[in-house]
Amino acid sequence: MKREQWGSRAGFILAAVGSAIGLGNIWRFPYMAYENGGGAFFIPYLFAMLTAGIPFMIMEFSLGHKLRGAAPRAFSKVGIKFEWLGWFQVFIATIIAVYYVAVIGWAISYLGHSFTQSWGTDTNAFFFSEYLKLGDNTPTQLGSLQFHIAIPMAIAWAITFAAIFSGVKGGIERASKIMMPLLFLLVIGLITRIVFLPGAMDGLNYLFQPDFSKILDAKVWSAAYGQIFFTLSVGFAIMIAYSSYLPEKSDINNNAFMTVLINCGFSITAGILIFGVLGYMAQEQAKPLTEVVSAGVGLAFVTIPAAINLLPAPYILGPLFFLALVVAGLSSHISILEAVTSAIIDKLNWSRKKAASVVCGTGFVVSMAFATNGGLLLLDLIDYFINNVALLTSCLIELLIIGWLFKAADVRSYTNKISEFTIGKWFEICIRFLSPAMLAVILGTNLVNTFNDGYGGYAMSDLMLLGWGLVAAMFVVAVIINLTSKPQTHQEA
Ligand code: LEU
Repeated sequence: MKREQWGSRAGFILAAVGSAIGLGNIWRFPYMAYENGGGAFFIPYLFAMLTAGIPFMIMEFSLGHKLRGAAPRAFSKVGIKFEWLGWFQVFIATIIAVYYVAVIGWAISYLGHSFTQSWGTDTNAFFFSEYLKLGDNTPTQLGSLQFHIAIPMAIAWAITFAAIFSGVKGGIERASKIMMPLLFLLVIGLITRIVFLPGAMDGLNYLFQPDFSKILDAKVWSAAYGQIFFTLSVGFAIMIAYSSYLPEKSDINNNAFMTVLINCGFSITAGILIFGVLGYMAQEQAKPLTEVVSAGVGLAFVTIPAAINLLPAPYILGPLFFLALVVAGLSSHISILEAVTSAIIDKLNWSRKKAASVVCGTGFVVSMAFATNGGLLLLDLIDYFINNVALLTSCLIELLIIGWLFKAADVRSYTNKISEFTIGKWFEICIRFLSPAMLAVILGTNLVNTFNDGYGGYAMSDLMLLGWGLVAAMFVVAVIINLTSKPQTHQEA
């Protein structure tokens, strides 16, 4: 069976950008920047983007393109004993897939509420008590299934499933060609109105005004690196799968630069949008900006609805915002599921239709854990360990394997041969020295801090089970698959 291919270069770029731009840009990036020193966050963020994000993207596009396989097959071709890293990455993707869809589900519900602002004036109480119905739950005492959350999640799954089931060109590429232009239009529509609101500029000043006291804080650097890998969808099987469908004649360097720059440009635009609204809100309520912002999850589902209440024509701007969130989330969710589906197709030789049905069907059932009263807590805890422990570990190991064993120089000469413009020696320096060193320090600090202080005040038993235990289980299962796989499984199907 011949490997599927993208129909056009634009199709691939839109799909890669569609994966990169997601909830991470609209919902996570602004509050990350806010919490980590505003303008001071941009220095580590841009540093991570240039020295880790771009080289990583070039590296993953080259791996997928050259080795023609989803992550497990690609790594097994680098060396049979590295297949486990591919599975570890596929497991990261699988876990992200089941909680990411919950946030898309919330966004779909909020899209509905935004037409009439039926979230009322106390948006905090609405989100936590009325919508999530969070009681005294814990991540392991989840309460019962909430159908008003489960149904929008099912809608999101149905769209993702339809795209994956219909194939790379007929499903994913087609969906990206509709979703990405729509998303850009929505954001342009929003931003042209928002930046002219009174007070918006104060919000932007707040976002861009550097707080240099934070620049030496290891947490800020960790946040910046974590954000770059998450937002670029690298290090967890997605971009390797997407680039494995590139036609032979493809320009890797250019595609990688474009994907990274469009994504980061979009993040900054989303930051402007959100902080513009917050500045306006602060002015309307005559309060300092810090008092109107609630960080984290609350930014998109508590603060933004409160701001929408105050906007002129909220019934237009509100739906525009939540539709943008839904569209951005869906195109990313599709890519996460494709990373998993593609690995299953490679490994088990299943048809796409069968693999898509099994993967999405199972994913749907498991994701229902997040549609319960305690779903938010479960999401918060798992998201922390996946991003700060599993993903950074996976990225570090990938850099070491490719940089030192597979040879960064080979990747560079491979990609330079097929690309319009060539990349210099800086690529190897970043892949072999700079990024692994930065990641080792950041990951080391994260591990020690999390080990000593736990996270978010959750019980030790919950951290052991859903944090450390989960990551360890992913590793062990990945290694078992690797040990039991026969060399012929690695041949091209
Ligand atoms: N890159 C996506 C985002 O920023 C997330 C990823 C899990 C597909 O939201």
